[in-house]
Amino acid sequence: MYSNEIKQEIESKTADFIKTYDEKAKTLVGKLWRTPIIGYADVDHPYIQQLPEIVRKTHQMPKEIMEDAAVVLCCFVPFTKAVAQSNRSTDNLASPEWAQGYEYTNAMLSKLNERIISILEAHGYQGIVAPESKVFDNKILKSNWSHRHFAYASGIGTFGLNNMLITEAGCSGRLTTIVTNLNVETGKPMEKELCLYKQNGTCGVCVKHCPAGALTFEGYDRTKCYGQCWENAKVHTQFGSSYLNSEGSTNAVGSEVCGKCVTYAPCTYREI
Ligand code: B12
Ligand code: SF4
Ligand code: SF4
Repeated sequence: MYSNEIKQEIESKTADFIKTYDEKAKTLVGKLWRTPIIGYADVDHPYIQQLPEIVRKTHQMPKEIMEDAAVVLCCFVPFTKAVAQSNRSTDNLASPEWAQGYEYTNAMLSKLNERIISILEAHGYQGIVAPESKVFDNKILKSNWSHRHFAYASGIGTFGLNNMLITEAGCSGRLTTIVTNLNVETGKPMEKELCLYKQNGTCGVCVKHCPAGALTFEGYDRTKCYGQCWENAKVHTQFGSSYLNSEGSTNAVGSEVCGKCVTYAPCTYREI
């Protein structure tokens, strides 16, 4: 089978997987996800090679986890409008639906990764999820594997003023990446900015929404943002806590979420 046919198979089976999984998920708001967007980043692309300088020195390279890696498959799973709209709560905390969406999606993405890897293996290829992508150093608040930067290199979105990767489906959703030796045609960074502020200096809604003063026009303060996520984790304890620190233990007792800068804004949701 040609690699482009495998690519098509991955796309259709990923969409089916999410649809079926969603039907089983018991959520507060009904459907959680929309059709995923998949892109492929060339592991030898100069942008990827520069990640240790752009993100952090210890950022891993795809070939460190798979010697013959060819591409990084990047999958963005967009939330439905209902999930994003729910986060318009009256106080400064995230909505329970947003917290639940976060935990359910993290659990679903692990299964989705297994599904994609099994498709690759059925055709004689390999797929590996970078172990570093699942953890982050909770002192410096950075990971050694940035999904967003691979996704940017694959051409599925651009960075907004809110720091999020904005795709053709919006920025409200979650990302996963898989390193593979399946050699397929890759994308390249999008030329058109999808953030209105970056396009023409308008909007700035995400800055207005930030309850912690973490996001300003001058930049982003990850410590302030994390503080706000902790306030939420103290309250949203009913859905578990999926993120681990570099030592492999859970960071908080609840869901470390906020997301006011990615919900009910012009870049939140786009029809695809
Ligand atoms: C650590 C982490 C956090 C920390 C620190 C946040 C941060 N911005 O790094 C905390 C806990 C505070 C946090 C908060 C949130 N997070 Co978080 N977080 C991560 C994690 C684990 C690693 C991110 C990382 O290491 N970044 C490295 C630093 C250096 O990069 P950066 O801050 O993103 O900054 C870069 C970009 O802004 C970029 N950039 C900006 N403008 C431009 C322009 C151009 C042209 C280019 C090339 C680059 C560029 O360059 C900067 C420097 O590298 C990732 C998952 C993963 N493994 O990738 C999720 C992740 C980034 N988080 C995510 C989300 C959704 C959130 C929250 C909304 C929480 C929530 N779910 O309610 C908030 C949003 C905060 C914000 N506005 O950035 C999503 C983002 C999805 C998306 N559409 O982009 C991710 C990818 C998780 C996932 N699996 O989907 N998070
Ligand atoms: S809310 Fe507006 S300024 Fe902020 S990232 Fe989205 S489009 Fe850009
Ligand atoms: S996640 Fe919340 S605290 Fe962090 S930048 Fe966005 S709005 Fe501000």
